[in-house]
Amino acid sequence: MTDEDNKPGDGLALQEAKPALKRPNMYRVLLINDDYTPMDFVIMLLQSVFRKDHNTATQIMMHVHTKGVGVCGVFTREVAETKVRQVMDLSQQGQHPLQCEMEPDILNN
Ligand code: TYC
Repeated sequence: MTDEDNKPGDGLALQEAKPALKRPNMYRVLLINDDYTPMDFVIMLLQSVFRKDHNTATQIMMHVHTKGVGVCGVFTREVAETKVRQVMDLSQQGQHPLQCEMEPDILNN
């Protein structure tokens, strides 16, 4: 194989040498407001799933309650997916209509 076969930009030869320094894509986990989920349940969930203290959890819950949507945290894709699933599982177990979503955190991607 000649140098020409592995010149920069062909995506082959330099792949091994490329430093693995790129930051991972990040995702915002969002809570959506509704009229039925109890405030205490949302606070409990923010403490257990997102490791917030009671004051911070209360602030985030009130933000969602008044603005309609709020960010619970920013995570890598797999962690964000796990958080969303945990929220939806707890929400379903408690028979609450609480909704949780994730979206790309463009500034970090
Ligand atoms: N709006 C709800 C209430 O008045 C509280 C609530 C907050 C529900 C945040 C969902 O994501 C939510 N009980």
